[in-house]
Amino acid sequence: EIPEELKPIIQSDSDWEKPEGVAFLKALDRAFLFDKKINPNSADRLLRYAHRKQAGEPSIIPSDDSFSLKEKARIALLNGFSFYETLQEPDGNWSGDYGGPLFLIPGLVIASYITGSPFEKPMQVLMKRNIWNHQNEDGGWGLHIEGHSTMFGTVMQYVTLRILGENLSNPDMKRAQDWILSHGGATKAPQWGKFYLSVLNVYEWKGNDALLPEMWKFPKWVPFHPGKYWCHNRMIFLPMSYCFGKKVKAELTPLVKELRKELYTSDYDSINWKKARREACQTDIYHPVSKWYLRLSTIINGYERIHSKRFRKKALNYVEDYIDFEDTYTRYINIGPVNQAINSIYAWHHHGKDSEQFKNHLKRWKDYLWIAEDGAKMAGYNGSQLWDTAFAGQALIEADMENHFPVMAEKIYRYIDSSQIERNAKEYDKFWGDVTLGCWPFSTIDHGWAITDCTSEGMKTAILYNRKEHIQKQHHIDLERLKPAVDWLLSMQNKDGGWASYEKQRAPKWIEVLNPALLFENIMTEATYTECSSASIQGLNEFTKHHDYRKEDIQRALDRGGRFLKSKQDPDGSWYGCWAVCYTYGTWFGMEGLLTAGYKGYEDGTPAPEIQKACEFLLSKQRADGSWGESFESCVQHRYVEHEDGQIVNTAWALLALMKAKHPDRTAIEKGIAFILSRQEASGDFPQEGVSGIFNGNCAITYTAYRNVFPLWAIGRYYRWYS
Ligand code: LAN
Repeated sequence: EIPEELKPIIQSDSDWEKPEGVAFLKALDRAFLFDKKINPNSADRLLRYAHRKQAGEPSIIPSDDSFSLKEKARIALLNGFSFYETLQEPDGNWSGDYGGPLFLIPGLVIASYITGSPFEKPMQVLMKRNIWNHQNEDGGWGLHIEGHSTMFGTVMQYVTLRILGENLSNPDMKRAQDWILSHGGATKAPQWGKFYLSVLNVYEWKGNDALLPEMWKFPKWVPFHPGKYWCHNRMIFLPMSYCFGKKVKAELTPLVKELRKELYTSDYDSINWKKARREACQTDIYHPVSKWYLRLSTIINGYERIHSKRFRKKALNYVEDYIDFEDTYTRYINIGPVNQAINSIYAWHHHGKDSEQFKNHLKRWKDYLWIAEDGAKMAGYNGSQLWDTAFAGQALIEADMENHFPVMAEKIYRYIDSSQIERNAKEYDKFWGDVTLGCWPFSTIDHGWAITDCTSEGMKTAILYNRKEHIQKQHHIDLERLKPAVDWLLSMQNKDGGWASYEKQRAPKWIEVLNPALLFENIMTEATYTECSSASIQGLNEFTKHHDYRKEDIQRALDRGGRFLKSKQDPDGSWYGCWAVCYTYGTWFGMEGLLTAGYKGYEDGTPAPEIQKACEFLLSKQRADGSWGESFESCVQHRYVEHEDGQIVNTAWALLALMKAKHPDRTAIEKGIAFILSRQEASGDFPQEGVSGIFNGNCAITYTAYRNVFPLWAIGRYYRWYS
């Protein structure tokens, strides 16, 4: 908030140059210095401001034996939920830091530069502060806040800082430039980097493999038709193919000319662009391109040289309609932060700067911005509202605490009620869409994309709350409203018996060999995921316990789903987690899914062998202090990598799984619970430790709610079951 006394002084952007403005911006910048060395993850202290005085202060729970563990658990639950309730928004959800990836603000700032729509000065200061806070010791930046320096991360931050007014007189800029040049210069940026640099006009379009809009006009049977890509990849390729087809680029401004000099090891005009297409920096290669990709791109690049103008126009018309369709359906939020930025560039280029379309995009930029003590960042989605609210809701019920927090419970239900998607997109089959009516999104109803596990978690929470008659409800999420969600979930089960994320798997898995991104794996097509499958099983099971609708179909789906989960289990008993860190998360979902699908736990002595193996795996990873701790490197390397320190979130997942299986080793479980209790702060909050989320194997993403919800959920399960 700009202080009142400044408002009369700051009437236009240039007024920030006045001494009062400069002083304010400097003070703002200083206030957001934070120590990355302690922990690169922000703890959302600004959001949690009211409690800041107590933050970090040790637990109020006595560490001696004056209370039993059960009594201590009860104090922790009451304290923890009363704290968490203070963060609940009036409409019932929890907002929080959903940052982590470092390539999002750059996309938005590049869009703002090209379209001539600069952010307000204080926002620019906060964005810069965020970038500086995450510079690595070697001068570069990672793909995400905990990552090693990469060409992509570094080049993207460098151009962003330049757009936001920094220059080489700043020694930290010089360090960044040194990193880039000593690693071979910006021609070594991966595909997304090359794309953004091309749009910014500091790299030539002919240095990219062609992103042909004509691919949208492939016959539908072609296995690598872009309509069959995983929706995130598809919705990013879409506006990229527009920009490539039109060779969209920024004006050749003095800044652009300077960047052309600063980013390369040789003279810009002497760069061999065709060769540059293939260049990549070793630091960035997580998923190398295959010979199949190279072959296909030779053909595609060949076509670009001889392409028919008429056919290009026709293909572009389709692309334009498709982008308009996505914009309208998502009310200009778009499926994610990357296509938000590129679709904005499209709206500006195609519809014009004064168009409603472009103005609608500008309004949505704010939905993605988040300010924490490390500065302003762009979130990985327009939030994780539904997801976090559903889990908080389930944790509260399981702890049997809804009577202590009736207002929180009522608001949770209200949010689940008001975010069930109420519409299908018009003509969705023309644009490779799917049914969405009756499903739940990850974030908000306006976003509107349906996801299997979000639908299941939303539905499960609704049913749990429906059964608690004493919880106040404005509207009832009745059977008629649940039926379409059930229908959709049943229709989404893949051939292998598992569930993917947003859509059914549409293309064979081998098209992954055409993944050009280098930085990410598993982006080409939907896959079946342990987490999504387990959640779908749990949602359908909760439904079928209480309703007769499609009983047999559901039973069949549960059986097939259980077999799928079993087939996904690794020989050591664990499951790999695709969307959070990592084997503790995957194994929690794997076990909950199997147990729900009918596999036996320890309740009468002999568990199913799969459950026994999974428990043994988990117990083998428990640390001496009772905790579990996994680094995000587990996801990257596909093997269990220990964190330096025990992590409350991993500990909670492992405990939730063991307790669900009714594992008899009470000492192990109590040691884990005692560990979580010891980390709770006096305020009732928990510390933000290492990053919890991940996508596509390689990019970490912050879920700040996890540190509150999962520890409380585990303590609640303990309180109810083991006492
Ligand atoms: C998400 C966030 C939510 C997440 C869960 C629901 C938790 C998961 O169970 C299924 C997959 C999903 C929906 C998911 C997929 C990938 C997303 C959308 C993200 C991690 C948030 C950001 C990420 C998106 C792909 C970022 C843009 C980058 C690309 C590589 C395309």
